[in-house]
Amino acid sequence: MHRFEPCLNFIGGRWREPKTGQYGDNVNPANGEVLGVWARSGPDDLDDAVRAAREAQAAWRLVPAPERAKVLRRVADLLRDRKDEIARTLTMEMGKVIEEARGEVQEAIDMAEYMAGEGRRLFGQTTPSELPDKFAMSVRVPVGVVGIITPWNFPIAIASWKSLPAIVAGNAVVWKPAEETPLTARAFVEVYQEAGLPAGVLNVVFGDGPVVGEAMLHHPGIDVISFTGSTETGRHIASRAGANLKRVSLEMGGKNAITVLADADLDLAVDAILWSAYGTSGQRCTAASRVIVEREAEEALLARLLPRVQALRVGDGLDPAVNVGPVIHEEALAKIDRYVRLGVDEGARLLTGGRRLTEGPLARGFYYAPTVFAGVRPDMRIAQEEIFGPVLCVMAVDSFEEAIRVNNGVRYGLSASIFTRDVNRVFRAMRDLDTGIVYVNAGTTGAEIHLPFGGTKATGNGHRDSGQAALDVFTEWKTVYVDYSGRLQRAQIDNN
Ligand code: UN1
Repeated sequence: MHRFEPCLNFIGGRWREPKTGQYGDNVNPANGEVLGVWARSGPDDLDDAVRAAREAQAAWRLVPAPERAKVLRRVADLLRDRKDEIARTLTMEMGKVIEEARGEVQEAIDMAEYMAGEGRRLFGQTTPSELPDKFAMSVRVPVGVVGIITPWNFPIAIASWKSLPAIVAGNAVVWKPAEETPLTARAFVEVYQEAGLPAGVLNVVFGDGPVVGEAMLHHPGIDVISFTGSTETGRHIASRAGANLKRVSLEMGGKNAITVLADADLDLAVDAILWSAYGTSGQRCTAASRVIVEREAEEALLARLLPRVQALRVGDGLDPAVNVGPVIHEEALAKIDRYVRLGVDEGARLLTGGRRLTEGPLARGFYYAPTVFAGVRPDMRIAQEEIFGPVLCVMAVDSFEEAIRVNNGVRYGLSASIFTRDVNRVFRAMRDLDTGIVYVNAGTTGAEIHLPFGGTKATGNGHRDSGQAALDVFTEWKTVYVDYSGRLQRAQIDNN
C-alpha cells in the first residue's frame, strides 16, 4: 500500500497500475517533502496506451469537429472551477510562485477556449482546377495518434498547447508528462475525463524519459511526436523518430536577451528584466538570461537593477509574499552553481547572488539566490549556454548594430526583447533579431496562446506550438479533386 493515492496511468478511460509494479517519488522542491508517487511504467504500458488510442481515434476522427470542440469548452469551464486548487498543486510540485501558477492554469483555460473555436474553423482551401467542371480543395485531416512529451516547468500550459489542438483536430493522444509534475498531469486528465472526452482519446503513461519516452520514438502506432524540453533530448528525439519516419515537433532551449538601448525607459526595462529573468526562478525556455545594454546606459541600469534583485523575496511559492520560488531539484541547483563558478573563473564580475540559500527553512528546499553577473563577454560559456536558473549576464555594447550581433550570436533563437523609443530601431530590430519571438518594450516572457510559439536554430525544428500554427503539427493536408464533367479529363494533356 502507498501512503498516497498514486498517480496511475490513464489508459482507455481507466486508471491503471503500471505493469512494472514500480513507482517513483514526487518531491516538493520548496521543502523536500514527498508529495506522492507516480507510476514508473515500462514499454508494455505504452503498448496498451497506443492500442487504446488507435481504437479510440477510429471513432473520434468521425465526430464532427464542432462536436469535438464542445469537450474543449467544458475543459475550459472545469479548469476555471479548479483554477486555485490546480495552481496550488502545481506550486507544490514544481515550485513556481502561486501567482504564476494561477497564470499558468489560465494559459491552459485560454488555450481550451481558443482551440474550441478552432472546432468551428479548421479551415481548408479551395483552389480553382485547371480543367472545366472540376472542383479542387485541400482539407485538414488528423494525423492519427500523437505522442506528447512535456516538461515540468509548465506542466499544464505546455500540455494544453499540445493536447488541445491535437484532440480538436481528431487525433488521439498518448501523453508522457514530466516525472516531476504528476499531480498536475493527473488533475488535467481528470478535467478531460469529466468534460466527457471519450475513453482512449487521451491516454497518459507516467515514466522515465529513457524508458517510456524512448519507446514512444520507436512505436509504430505513434505518428507524431510533439516535445518540449532540452536541446540535447530534442536532438536525440529528432534522430530516432526521424529514422522511423515520424513527424517531430520540437521546442527546446533558449538563451534569450533583453537589449536596452541608451534612449530606453530604464525603469520599465528593469521591471521587465526582473520579471523575465527571475520569474519561475529563471526556469523558462523564454527566460531572459542576458541583458545587452548600450555602454552609456550600463551604470544607470545596474544602479536601478541591483537593489531590486536584492529585494526579491525567495521562499516557498505558496507564500504570496514570495517573489522567487525554489528550483526544481538538487541536480538543477548543482548545475546552476557550477555555471556560476564557471562565470567567476571566466572573469565575469559577480555583482549579487551566486550561492545556494540555506537560511532557516530554506535549507530543506532547493533555493538559489537571484544572481547578476556584469562584465560578461559574449564568448563566455555563461553567455552562450542555457543555465535554466535565476542567473543573469549583463553585457555592454557600443552600438545598436553590435547589440543585434550579440543577441544573434548564440546557438538558440527563441525570444528576444528590445527597449528603445526610436521607431526606426524598433522596425530594424523586428527585422534583424533572428529569434522566433520578438518583444518591443516588454520582457522575453509572457507569450499569448493564440499566436505561434517557437524558435529558430537550436531552439526548434521549424514547427510552432500555439495559435493556428499548432494545427500544422497535428494535421495532414488531404487534397481532393471532384470531377463533375462526366468524362475523363486528363490534367496537363487535355488542357494544352
Ligand atoms: C516555456 O518556458 O517552455 O512565454 C514556456 C512564456 C510562457 C510560456 C513559457 N507563456 O514565458
